[in-house]
Amino acid sequence: MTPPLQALDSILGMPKINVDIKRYVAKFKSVKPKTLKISAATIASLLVVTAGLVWVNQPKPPVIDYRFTAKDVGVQMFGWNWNSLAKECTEQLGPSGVSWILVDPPTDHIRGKQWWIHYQPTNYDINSDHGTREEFKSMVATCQQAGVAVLADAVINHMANGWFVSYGGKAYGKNLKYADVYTRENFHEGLNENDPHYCAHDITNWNELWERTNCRFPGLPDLATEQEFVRNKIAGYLSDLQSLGVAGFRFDAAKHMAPEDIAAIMNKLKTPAFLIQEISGDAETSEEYQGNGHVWAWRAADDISSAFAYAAKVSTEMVGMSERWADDYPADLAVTWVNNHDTERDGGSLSYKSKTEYPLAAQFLLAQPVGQPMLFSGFRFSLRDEGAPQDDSGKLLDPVCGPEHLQYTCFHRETAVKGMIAWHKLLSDKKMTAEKGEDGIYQMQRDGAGFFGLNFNKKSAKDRKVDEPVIATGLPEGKYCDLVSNGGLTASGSDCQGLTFDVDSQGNLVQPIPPLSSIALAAYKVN
Ligand code: LAG
Ligand code: CA
Repeated sequence: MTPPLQALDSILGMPKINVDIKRYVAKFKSVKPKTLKISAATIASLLVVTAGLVWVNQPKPPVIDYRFTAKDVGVQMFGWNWNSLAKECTEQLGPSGVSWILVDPPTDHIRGKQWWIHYQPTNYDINSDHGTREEFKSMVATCQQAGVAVLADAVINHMANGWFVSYGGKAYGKNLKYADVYTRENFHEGLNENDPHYCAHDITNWNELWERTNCRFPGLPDLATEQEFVRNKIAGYLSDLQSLGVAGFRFDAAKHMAPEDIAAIMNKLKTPAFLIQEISGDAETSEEYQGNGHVWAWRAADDISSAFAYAAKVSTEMVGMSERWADDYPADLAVTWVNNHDTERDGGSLSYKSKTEYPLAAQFLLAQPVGQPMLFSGFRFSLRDEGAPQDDSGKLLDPVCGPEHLQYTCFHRETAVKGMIAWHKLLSDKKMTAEKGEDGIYQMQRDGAGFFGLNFNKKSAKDRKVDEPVIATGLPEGKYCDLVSNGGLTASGSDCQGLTFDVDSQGNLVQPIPPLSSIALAAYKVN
């Protein structure tokens, strides 16, 4: 077998996430991401068997950084409780090469059966229907050990609506008092009416800066994030999560906090963090926030979903798509995705319900050379508000993967997903050198080192009575293992479990891409 690209070793081994970073981390130059690194070193060096003073040769835990780049792949693990995530990191996510997972908001929350109870925090105790503080901490450590960093969904724009007793048994909301965290004057609706930030109504104009940042996300008391007191409380909560090993955050409703409030909060953290800001809608608004960190690239989700909306246009609309994303977002700040928990419910994107299109969309996403991809893995639902199954006490049950209502899709476990994660990581530094789309077939070359092809036709060329199209891979002649059907890289020439494809001396594909599927080849030969 021809030796693979040099990067293969490091990709097959435990992921060591170590990359350069620009812009927003500049201010942290003097600060090393020490919490995680030190704990690893310290644990190793403390493992001395005192009786004989013999050093125990323990394998070193992987170094987990908070600086993820285009090479990395994240997964939003929606509705997964802490204990089951720990197991999933060890058994699935780590071995598949997933760099980070985004987990649900971990704080105490309102009671109920809807999935969105977690978007109504009642105080900042790390205690929820997903598990206790100890379980959360242990999950983060286990995932870290498996090479998977944990990002927490941070709901810091608002607190819970109404008043009652929280999941964890603490009073909230009465006269806008939230346990021992906030009181009335910490909310925009509780300010003096002359205060320039005073707003006591729900947002109606979702794009105007003042309105969208000071008024209520429908029903939810809006925190006065311009106040030093509030910023300190939020930073205290985020630092607490960091002390439990969390590597970064998704800022929920970031579009509803002023960009400078987010900057001020981030500046208070002693350890740098990876930040994804949720700025729904147009890329222009996200520009105001790019100085703070990454943004969710809504444009990518929109474009992918609309391409798949018209079968006839799939392949042609895909051409040039990633270049359009690169025009809209700085390449190093865009986190791209097909769907998130909101868009799959509110119809803003494809979802697992599109059985044919959705997997292909995710494969296409992972093949693109622009942005850092985030996959999504949640549970099946029929009603918009339906939450994941709970026990009698309201605790989330362990996920059951399956095709039934309220079972989990476990999308991250799919062979094709694993294969594309491997291909993505292997080729992330190879430029896209050719791209073509016609007659339902999309083709992409990666600088002579990789090829991705997607066939959206239901029937073969023969059955459609058309000529077999010539597909140029840009790869050297040889036999290749398709990573999509193989589920990952092959370590040697004889262990390809997937389809094999021959490339002729012209660099053209000999066998056609099967209908309704994609293939991903990389320039290390099967033999
Ligand atoms: C988000 N990003 O900006 C989350 O991704 C999104 O899932 C959250 O909405 C929202 N912002 C607030 O954090 C979700 C549901 C809403 C739900 C809200 C609060 O999509 O439907 O609102 O969480 O739990 C629910 C009711 C509303 C009601 C509100 C307050 O649906 O009708 O006004 O609660 O009682
Ligand atoms: Ca706000």
